[in-house]
Order: sequence, then structure tokens, then C-alpha cells
Amino acid sequence: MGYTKLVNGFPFIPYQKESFDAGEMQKRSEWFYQWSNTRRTCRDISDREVPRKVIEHIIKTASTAPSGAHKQPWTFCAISNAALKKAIRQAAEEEEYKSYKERMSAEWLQDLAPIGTDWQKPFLETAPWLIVVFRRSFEVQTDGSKRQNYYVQESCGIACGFLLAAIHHAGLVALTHTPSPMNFLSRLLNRPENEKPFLLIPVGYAAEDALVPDLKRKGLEEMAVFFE
Ligand code: IYR
Repeated sequence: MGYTKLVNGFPFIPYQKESFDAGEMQKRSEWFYQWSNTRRTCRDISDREVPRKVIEHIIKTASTAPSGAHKQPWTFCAISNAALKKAIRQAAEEEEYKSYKERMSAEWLQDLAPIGTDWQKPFLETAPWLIVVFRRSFEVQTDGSKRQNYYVQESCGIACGFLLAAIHHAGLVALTHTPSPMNFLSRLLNRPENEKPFLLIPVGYAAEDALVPDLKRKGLEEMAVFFE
């Protein structure tokens, strides 16, 4: 018991959440925007230690994201092991070198110029933690049969958004790194066949002398359309 109603034979419980009057809501939503707007992708990450408990909370926050049919189709690998970080850096740089030198189009390289990236990824070794997110396209049942997951990309994308917000809230910085191709992560982290690498996110304190590009965000009128 302890539930209120059965829907299709499954328990439903009351949803109770604080709500706010219009004025309070306006203040809170503005504050949250202002705070979110201070988040920046940061490539200069310090080697200062971050306690494992903080990373656990951040991952648990990501896992509160909605997902298709509540399948929670993600695995978060949190890596602080120096040898493993080094191996990941080496493999990522090998791929990135080929990408920057041969695989990426001139247009792409031109679009990346203001961000200042190149094939070298020292943050993969200096950051105290790397979080590698894997998407799980299916589950393997105990009898060996496969069970489908749904909207896996969307679900993992939303979870990564929550993850980045939690990192920002902890006063840390992150970087959404997408070495391509990134199958080397499956090999190095020994992941099963139902998991595919989704994002590689170094996490840590911003370095003392960290610089970020002077980017501007789109204004509301450039990215929202209201139909009232
Ligand atoms: N994966 C490469 C290239 C890269 C691509 C995009 I799109 C970026 O916004 C940033 C980098 C890298 O991580 O350097």
C-alpha cells in the first residue's frame, strides 16, 4: 500500500510540490536565468582535487532527468584514475589529430576558430574527474533477450544538461568534449555492447588563470517565438 491509485495496475502517488505566487515566480525565474548565464564551458581546468561525493551528487542529479518510458538509458563512468585518464587523453588526441588535420571541413575549422580549440586535450589529464556518459540503446535481460530503450539520444541529452547544471551549481566547470570517433572509450572502459559513448565531460575547478572566449548569447527575440 502507500499509494493512492492504480493505473494499468501500476501505483500512482500524489505529487506535492511547492508553488509560488506570480511575483515570487518572476524573481526566482530571473535569478535562475542570471545564474545559468554565468555558466561557461571552460577548457582551462585545475588539477585541484574534487571529492568523489561531489561527483556522486552531480551524477545523481543527472539521473533525475526525464527519459523515454522512464528507462533511464544512461551509464555514467567517473574516472579519477591517472593511468586511465592518460590513456583516454592519448586515444582522444590520436583521433582529434586526424580530425583537425584531415577530417574536419574548412568551414567547420573556421567555425571553431573563435573557440580556440585544437587537437591537443591536456584537460583530459589535468581535470580531477572525467565523466564519460554512455547511452544504452537496449537492455539485456537476465535470460539474454534484448529489451528496447526509447528516445535514447534525447534522454541522454537532457541528463547531460542536468549534469552540467549540477556541475555549475557546485562551483565547478566542465567541458562537453566529443572526440570523434569515440569508440575507444568503450574499449578503455570495458563497456558492454548495449552501451555507446555519448559525451566525455572533464570536471574540475577552473584554473586560476582560466580564459574563455568572449562569446555572446542569442537574445530572446532571436531564439524564441511567442504565440499568445
Ligand atoms: N571534437 C573536437 C571538435 C569540436 C567540435 C565542436 I562542434 C566544438 O564545439 C568544439 C570542438 C574537439 O573536441 O576539439
